Amino acid sequence: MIEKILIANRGEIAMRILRACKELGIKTVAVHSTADATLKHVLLADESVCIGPPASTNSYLNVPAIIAAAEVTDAGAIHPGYGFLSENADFAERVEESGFVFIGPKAETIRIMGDKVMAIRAMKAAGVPTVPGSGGPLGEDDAENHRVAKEIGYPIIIKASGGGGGRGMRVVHTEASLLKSIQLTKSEAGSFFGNPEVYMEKFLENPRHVEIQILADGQGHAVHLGERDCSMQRRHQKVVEEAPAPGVTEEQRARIGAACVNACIEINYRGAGTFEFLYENGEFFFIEMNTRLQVEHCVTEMVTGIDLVKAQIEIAMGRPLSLKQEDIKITGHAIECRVNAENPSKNFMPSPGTIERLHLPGGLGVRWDSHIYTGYAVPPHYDSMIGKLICFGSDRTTAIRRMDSALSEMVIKGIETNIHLQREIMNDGGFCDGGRNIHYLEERLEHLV
Ligand code: MV4
Repeated sequence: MIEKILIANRGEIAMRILRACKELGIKTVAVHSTADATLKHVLLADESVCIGPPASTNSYLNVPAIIAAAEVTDAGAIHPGYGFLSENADFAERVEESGFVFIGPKAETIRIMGDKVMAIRAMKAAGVPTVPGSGGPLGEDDAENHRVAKEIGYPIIIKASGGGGGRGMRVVHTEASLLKSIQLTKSEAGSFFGNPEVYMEKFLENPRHVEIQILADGQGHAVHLGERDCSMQRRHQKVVEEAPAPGVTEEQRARIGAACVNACIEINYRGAGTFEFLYENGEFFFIEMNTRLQVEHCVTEMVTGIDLVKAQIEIAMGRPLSLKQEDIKITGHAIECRVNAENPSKNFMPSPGTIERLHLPGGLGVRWDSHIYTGYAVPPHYDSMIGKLICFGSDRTTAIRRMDSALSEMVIKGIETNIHLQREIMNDGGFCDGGRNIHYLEERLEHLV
């Protein structure tokens, strides 16, 4: 039994975890930087501990300070949220060595998935479809690298094994630039990630980003909760996410979902996780696995009715998964708009400052996950996301109309936000048609705003 959880995060996700704990009757400990003493979850938690100065490296990434906070408050478990230490294998290991439960996968699993070459190998071996590629790290043999690239077929992409989420990649269109590109990517990877290993994949030109949510108990049971489409992005930052993905059939979902479930059993995965795919011409190609709860988990919750944070906590308590695949039904459609303190007219510059006036939407099928309140000062030190508006409807069109209406009610004064841009997206013909690729928003932004 876990009686007290330390929330090793801030902002909206700290609120999300706090709410799940309250419902489960679990006590909460908030940890915060000196810039975050007035965060809503800090005020609502049973206890709070200041863990350092504003810069994340000295607070939310300060492992000894977080472990010490868990010790002095006698917490039983630590929830890392997303970002910060959530996918840091050394942190997960330190948490468990110190006698606390880490709410997430085993450190070893996090380590494997953090190494993209190892992750792809493990998934391929488990029968998950991957992008045609080198299937392993590139060696020093130039002729061999040329042969592999030719066999895959140009364009190809060189990716850092220690990268992910859009860092450390280079597209190669011609044979003439192959070796130079490998060398450049290797050297960047060495200095960015401390690991010069790179691999090669076929470059898919117009894919969608579709990901599968899974839950596994590490005791031989796993289920999938369908997919999310996260193709509406700018510079690797997701802007709008939805579930289900337009055009993905029940048959496709069942097939790719079963492959992910099978892989979870194979690697004895524990916790919530996401398989990231590129989706092109009706086919799924695995690229990465995320071993944490994701920002966009809410759209999956809305269409399945399953509380993913509660499920994470129950799994961490060692309870066997009671959910059965046949009990999981995808109903209706959910869309999430990320609301950011930024100025879309000024190249999306962050816009920290005090919220002078706040009006929030409501009504049937409208969910607002956030930590902000009137008088709250958005600090300049962290991510600019200040909330997520999630709308559910019986079908995609209903969800879009509901989102546009909810956005139209929303007033946030004192800072700039991307609310207007989100309304433009909800009224964009291409978005409303559905199934646009990962380049669509960036192309539209040249005309919008
Ligand atoms: C790719 C790709 C095309 N082909 N891999 C970018 C983030 C990282 N998770 C993987 N990424 C990509 N990998 C192959 N073989 C295109 C991207 C990509 C992308 C992927 C998902 C969401 C947005 C993206 C934006 C640009 C490029």
